[in-house]
Amino acid sequence: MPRGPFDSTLHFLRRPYDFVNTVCSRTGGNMFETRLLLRRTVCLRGEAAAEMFYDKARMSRDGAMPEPVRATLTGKGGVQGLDGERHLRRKEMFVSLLTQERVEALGEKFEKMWLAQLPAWTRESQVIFYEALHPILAEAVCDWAGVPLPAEERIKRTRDLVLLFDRAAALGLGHFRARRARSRSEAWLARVIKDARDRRLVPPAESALAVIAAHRDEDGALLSPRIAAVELLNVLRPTVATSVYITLLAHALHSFPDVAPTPASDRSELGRFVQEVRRFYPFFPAVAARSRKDFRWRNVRFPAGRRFLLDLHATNTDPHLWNEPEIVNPDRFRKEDFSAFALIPQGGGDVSKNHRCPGETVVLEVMERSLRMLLCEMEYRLPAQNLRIDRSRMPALPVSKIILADIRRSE
Ligand code: MYR
Repeated sequence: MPRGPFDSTLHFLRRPYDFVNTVCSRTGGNMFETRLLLRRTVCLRGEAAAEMFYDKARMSRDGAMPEPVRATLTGKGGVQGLDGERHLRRKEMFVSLLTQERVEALGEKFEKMWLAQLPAWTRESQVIFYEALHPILAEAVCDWAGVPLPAEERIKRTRDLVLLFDRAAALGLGHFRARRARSRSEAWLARVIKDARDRRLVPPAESALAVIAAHRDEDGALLSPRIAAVELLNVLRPTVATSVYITLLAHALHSFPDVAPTPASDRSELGRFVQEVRRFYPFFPAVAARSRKDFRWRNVRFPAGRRFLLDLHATNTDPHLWNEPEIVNPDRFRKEDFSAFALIPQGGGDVSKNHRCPGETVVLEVMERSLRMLLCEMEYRLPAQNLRIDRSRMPALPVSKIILADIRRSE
């Protein structure tokens, strides 16, 4: 197996979305070994590698993500780090929260909040779109999840939810702010879980709060309030993080007008554009797993306990899988039979059985509604600004975070 640099932590942090591609093009093939945070790690890209990576007989998730990511973004003890029966039961719980009806209900709340916010935007000379989306998404998802968000707490709770995904991978102070945001958010939601269990709070039966507070693991025990808080955060945080995709959507509308939908476009056209934005732009860089036993793959023997890193963006832009991957072409999604390991911005495989993100339908719903809002419900212009996608940042964003000016409600 090709060897990459001895330790690649700095290289990865500097170019998280390009690191695996860069080394692969030097060494040839779709896999190489290096060290990340000094731990031996096999880096992978491509459809076949993704299929191998999601084989639960070979891979475990327990403790696989680096500690700084678990201490900020995902939390410890939540669904992302579970294996076997415990993972399946926990996953079932998330999937049960996200029926089509419930996903639409979240989309409706989000759209209502956006429309309610629009008059305030029209009074500003300009709005930083990425930041303006955060309170809308935070309020919509808390309301949908049955989590009370009193007016006096809105700003600080929203700020903490954003820190969890926006500063998790930052260096220095930014990362420590994300760690503190995790402690505060878990303490807040552990209290909310206890209130729901003691009936001081009665959330709707179908809400995430009610379902997570009542969930029992395979041993029949309720989740501890802290773990339940981690799982509730696994609903709130990624929903607020869709602000990244919505910002990239606005970037794509502006940057690729020849293939962008128009106010007259139908739903399937909006859907194809949304999928192409998810394929084309970098978002979640990579997922990690650990081999649970010795095994051979592609004539290489891997020992138990080795860490594996699957590059999601490199797979979404792999030229073996995608024709002209560097071109934005929503029409590629007219074809409907992509494998579950080809378009993997939020992980691959079967959502109910494996570690693929259960929130993909939420992302599609919220992005499609955002596209309709940007195309049909408001007028705006993009003043001169730096639209370069900063790929050294995780999550990647346009440097300006998209400044909108002269916002008006459409007639
Ligand atoms: C979520 O909240 O789960 C989605 C938001 C993801 C933002 C991604 C940015 C930080 C990821 C660091 C991952 C490092 C992988 C080795």
